[in-house]
Amino acid sequence: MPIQKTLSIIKPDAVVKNLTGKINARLEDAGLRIIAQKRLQLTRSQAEKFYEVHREKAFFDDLCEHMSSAPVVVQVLCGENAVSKNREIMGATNPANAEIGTIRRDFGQSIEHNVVHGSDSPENADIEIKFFFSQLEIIE
Ligand code: IDP
Ligand code: MG
Repeated sequence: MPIQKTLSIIKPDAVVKNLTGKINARLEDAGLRIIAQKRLQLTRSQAEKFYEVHREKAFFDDLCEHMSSAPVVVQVLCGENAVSKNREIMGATNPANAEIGTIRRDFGQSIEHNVVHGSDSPENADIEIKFFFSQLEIIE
């Protein structure tokens, strides 16, 4: 299985609830390694740039409003099949549809307040990691 990197974001709803450590434990227990991590607050325009692909969606404004409402924790995860492994332990976009034991099912409030972001392909992982991290900050 390929060793990959993926971008994870612990979203404002989870950071406000002080869930960073509990979420990190889920990631590590699943065999993913947090090889870079920082806490920051996105501006509205940075959130819009990050979620550019969703610009035409009805939920775009609410999404960007939420993502810039409080700090986030952005992380690079590394491990075997890290992209799909992270998506698996995150669970479905809507916590109500996510499997029991997934991060979104266990900590999410709604499709909007769904605790975490994870890259959806290795190609997007590369782009998203570069959005937040310089090469110097990623220690393998
Ligand atoms: P993903 O986060 O599971 O990859 P995407 O379809 O990429 O899901 O959507 C990005 C984010 O936009 C979701 O995590 C969620 O916070 C929000 N979102 C997606 N669909 C809806 C919706 O129908 N209503 C409100 N927010 C949504
Ligand atoms: Mg997505």
